[in-house]
Amino acid sequence: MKLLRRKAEVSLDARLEALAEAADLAEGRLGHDTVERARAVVTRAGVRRGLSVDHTAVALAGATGSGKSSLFNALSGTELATVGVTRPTTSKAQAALWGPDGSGPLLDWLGVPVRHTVEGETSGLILLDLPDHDSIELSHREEVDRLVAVVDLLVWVLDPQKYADAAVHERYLRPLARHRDVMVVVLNQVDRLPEHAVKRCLDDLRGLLEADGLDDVPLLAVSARTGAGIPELRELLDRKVSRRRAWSSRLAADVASSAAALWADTRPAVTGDAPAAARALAPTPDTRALTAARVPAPAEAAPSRADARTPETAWQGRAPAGTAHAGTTPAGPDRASAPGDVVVPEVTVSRALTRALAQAAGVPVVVDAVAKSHRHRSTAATGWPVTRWLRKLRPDPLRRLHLARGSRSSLPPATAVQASALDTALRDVGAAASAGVPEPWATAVRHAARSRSGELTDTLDRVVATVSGGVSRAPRWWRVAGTAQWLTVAAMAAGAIWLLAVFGLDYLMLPRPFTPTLGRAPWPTVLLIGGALLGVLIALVCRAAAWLGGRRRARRAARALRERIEQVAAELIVTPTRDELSRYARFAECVTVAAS
Ligand SMILES: Nc1nc2c(ncn2[C@@H]2O[C@H](COP(=O)(O)OP(=O)(O)OP(=O)(O)O)[C@@H](O)[C@H]2O)c(=O)[nH]1
Ligand SMILES: [Mg+2]
Repeated sequence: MKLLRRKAEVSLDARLEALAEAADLAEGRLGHDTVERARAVVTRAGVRRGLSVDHTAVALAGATGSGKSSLFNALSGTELATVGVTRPTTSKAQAALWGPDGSGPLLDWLGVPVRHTVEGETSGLILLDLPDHDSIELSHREEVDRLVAVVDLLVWVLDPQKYADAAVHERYLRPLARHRDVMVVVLNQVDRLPEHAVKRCLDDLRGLLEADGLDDVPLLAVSARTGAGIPELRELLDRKVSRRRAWSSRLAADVASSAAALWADTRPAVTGDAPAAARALAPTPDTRALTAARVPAPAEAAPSRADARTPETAWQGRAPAGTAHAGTTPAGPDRASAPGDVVVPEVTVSRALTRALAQAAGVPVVVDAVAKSHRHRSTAATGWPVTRWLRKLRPDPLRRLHLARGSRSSLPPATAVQASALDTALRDVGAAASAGVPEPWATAVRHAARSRSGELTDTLDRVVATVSGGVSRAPRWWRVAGTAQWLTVAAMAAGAIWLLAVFGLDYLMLPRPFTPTLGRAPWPTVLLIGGALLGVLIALVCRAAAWLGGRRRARRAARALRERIEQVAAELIVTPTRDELSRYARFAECVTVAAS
């Protein structure tokens, strides 16, 4: 069952819809936090799209002393930001605005109250000077994490001393590999390096960025002090801002990261036979955290700093600030962004399952009783009338099971062996249906196979009662045979009376009237003995016919019961299992669309 069709171009709207649906489908299956983070991304994207798309929020981020504030001043041609020698200097983000009209709600949403209007050509640029991400001050780190998660474009300001710090690479750059289109890296303070060392330093940094999965991210050497590289950086930012696409690229990257995080929650127990393409959707280690910062709706006031560090944004694996970057970091995150075509197993009602259900429902006992009941009733209807009444004294084997009342009180309950056979059959359905399905969906599929097993006993009871109740109609020939039997009795009686009359006349020595004969045998004797023999013969023939009829009815009852039990299995076992598999397939489809 192929449910996925890769789409060539998927709009942001469609991807957001797909992510929202994937989150809904994953509810109760994947981790609550992952699902909520995906929903937060959808909400945030909705809010950002409603704000000014003519403005691009560009954040200068980096370690303390890297020169963010100096660069902020150099780019804006002002001295708005405090550049200090005591570390850290900047404690709250501030904004420089080029063409501020209409940017208010966006800045409110970003939670940046300090704003300066700057004259210049780059209309639509909102430049943000952030505090240090490696700060000893928790509030600084919270401010950085909050804004890094929501701005449209990120400029990472590194310096020759600390450009290899694990803090920035492991906590920000590598997790943000999917955001490479909305990132720029600058190596500031190059005036402090001898000329020949600048290239070496840039090459080394380029190698580290490649290891982070950011191989094609723009990398510029600048000096806020001398102004070297500043025009190039301005030009690059101008270009990106004038396109007015950074905001949607940012949201697209967020959606892709979130889809990858959802898929990552699916992956841990992926077995060898899971779709190979599915394994390719490797999320970046902490993408979830980066895309998950809670962002207030525009109506909300600027968020309190305490709000910023939700459990989701308390990034795991924080490397201690200042530790050296491990030069042998693994390759950057995989770029594949879709689980690929997902093929889910077909689920059908197997013979083993039907057999186990039939055994547990006592079908063999009922089928046997159907045959016996038919024979019993046949004998009662067509047996030799002289002894027929004896049969009527015995109870009908089918009635004895009290099935007509819909109760199986007289049926033996499922034995331990039957119960465990049914259990195994249910487990087999779950195992077959979940083959190749990654966890935790496989577990959900297995649960689905047993989700309605509590209803099985009652439903099977009803089925057995209904079906077996419909097989007890008496065939018409019973009446014919019964009448014939009475005729033989009548013949016997006539013969006996006739003989008695003859005997009486002989006894009284009266002349015997003419007694007709059949051949040499007198008719009264023929009637008496012939009637008895014929009666017994009819009884024997009827008994043989009843035996065959009973067998046929038992077979018919077994077939009808099997069909109904198959329906029950389809309704109570197969359908919930298929539903869960469809849910998984649709989830994978949505993740593929969201990640495309
Ligand atoms: N030589 C040189 N020094 C620089 C350059 N850029 C910044 N500095 C110096 O580096 C120090 C830190 O600069 P800031 O701009 O305050 O650094 P910051 O990144 O804003 O620091 P925090 O606000 O603490 O995060 C200051 O003394 C600057 O004068 C540069 O390009 N060359
Ligand atoms: Mg500063």
